[in-house]
Order: sequence, then C-alpha cells, then structure tokens
Amino acid sequence: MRRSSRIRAVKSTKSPQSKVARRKRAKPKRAKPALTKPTRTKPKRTARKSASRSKLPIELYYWPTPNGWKISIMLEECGLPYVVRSVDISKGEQFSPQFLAISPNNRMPVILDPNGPGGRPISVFESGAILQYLGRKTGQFYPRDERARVAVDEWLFWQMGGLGPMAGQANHFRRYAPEKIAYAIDRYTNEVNRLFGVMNTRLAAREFLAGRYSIADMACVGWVRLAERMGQELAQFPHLKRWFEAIRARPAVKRAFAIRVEAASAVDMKDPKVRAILFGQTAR
Ligand SMILES: N[C@@H](CCC(=O)N[C@@H](CS)C(=O)NCC(=O)O)C(=O)O
Repeated sequence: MRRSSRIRAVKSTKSPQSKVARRKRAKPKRAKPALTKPTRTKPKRTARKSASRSKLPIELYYWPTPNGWKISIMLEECGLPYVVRSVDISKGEQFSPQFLAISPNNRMPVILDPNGPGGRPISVFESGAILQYLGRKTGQFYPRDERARVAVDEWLFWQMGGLGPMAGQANHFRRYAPEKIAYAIDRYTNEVNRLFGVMNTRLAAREFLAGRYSIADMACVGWVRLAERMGQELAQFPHLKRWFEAIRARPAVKRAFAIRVEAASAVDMKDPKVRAILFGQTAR
C-alpha cells in the first residue's frame, strides 16, 4: 500500500469517536496548582492543551470515491497532517452508532479536527462543508475576497447539487441497476453530458472553474476522472480535458489518488449482501 508521507495510517472506523473519548479518559490527573499563582493556572493549561492538539492529525473518514477524493486532495494540497480511517460502506460501517454521531446522513467523507475553533475538536460532514471549513482554516484554495469567494461557492454548490448527484445516478443506472432501464440511463447520462458541456464552456476562457485553482475544482475532478462510467468521452470536451489533465498532474492530487484501501478493491458489487446494504435504503 502506497501512503503519503503525511498519512500515518489507514484504519477501520468501528468507533470514530472512541479515539477522542479515550484521549479524554486517559488524561492523567494533574496535581492541584499551587495557590500562590491561581490566576495563571487556567490559561497556561488551556494553551498547553491546544498546543498539543495542534500537533494531532486530522482524522479523515474515507472510502475511495469521488466524494472521498475531494477531501484527500484538499488535505494533501494544504499539507495538513491527517490519518485515513476507512469506512467500509460495503459492510455497513456507515450505520454504526459511533459513525452516525459524526455523520447523521450515514455517508462519508467526514473529518474530525482535534484542533478546531477555539482549540477544541470539531467534526464536519458533507464534503462541500468540509472543503469550505478547511479552506477557511488554512486560508488556502478558498479566497477571502468576497467576489472571488462567491465564484468558488457557485461552482462548489453547482457540483454538490448537480454534477455529483446526476453523475451518481448515471453510474447507478448504467452499472448497478438490476434491469437496464433505458429512460433512466438516458436521462442521467444526458444530464451528465450537459453538465460536462457547462464546465467545458466555462473552461474555454479560464484556467480553472472559478479563475484560480480552488476547492471548486477539487470538488469536480473526481467525477470527471470517472467520465467513462457515466458514458462520457472526454475527447468531446477539449477544455474540460485540458483542465482535468492539469489537475491530475498536480503532485498533491497524485498522492490523494494513490491512497489505497485494500478492502475497497475487493468489494464485489454483485454480492447480494453488499447490494442489500448500499441499495434500497429507507428511513431507519
Ligand atoms: N452529499 C454527500 C454525499 C456523500 C456520499 O454520497 N457518500 C457515499 C459514497 S460516495 C456514501 O458514503 N455512501 C454510503 C451509503 O450509500 O450507504 C457529501 O458530499 O459528502
């Protein structure tokens, strides 16, 4: 398994919260501070606590799909230390109570940042919210200037509400549906084709979707990577192809795409047990 130098481990996520909980439980009891300097005791301890938290890596709850890649790309681009916790969605790990506590929609990706706002831990679910959070945290790939930020948000939300869901449905009806329903296949394949065309037009006059490389590009690139599965030929979209090749060649993106989760390569989407977990979900 090839790993980024910044990634410490790929671990299963039976208990996403337990690490934080353990950390709290394991904290040794400190001796009561001397009474001579009572006012200095608390701020000193707080500063020490957040300084040690700032050294802890971000935990990325992950499975290798376009939604997962968005976040591994951003973490790699920002040079943030992180560990990958695999969430085996083919085995139903997304439904464990511990995971639901940080991801109420039972979907990955999720991040757990030990050094969140105020120096305290925070978890974030929904890939768009995670990208914005990391962009604000690091000041990278998410401009502060309001006009530039609006442009990034437009394309980020365009991906979240359009490209991602439509590509997901195209993939489902083309590859996983038990019957080949021509109407559904055409509807979603055509819609992805239209959306690729929108990107292609946008990229005719710009290097990246919002001008400069940003979280909006990171959100979209994984879906373009899987163009064939959605019945698309990149040759039909020359500007999109140029954009995709430029992003794919970035060292951080190469590292993110190189993260291997062995269990994911072994998943058989024809296995009735896997299909029962992933498809036909209803309210619980
Ligand atoms: N809107 C969510 C979508 C995430 C999503 O759909 N994740 C899929 C994998 S790509 C998942 O966790 N699926 C688990 C399941 O279907 O039970 C986001 O952008 O974070």
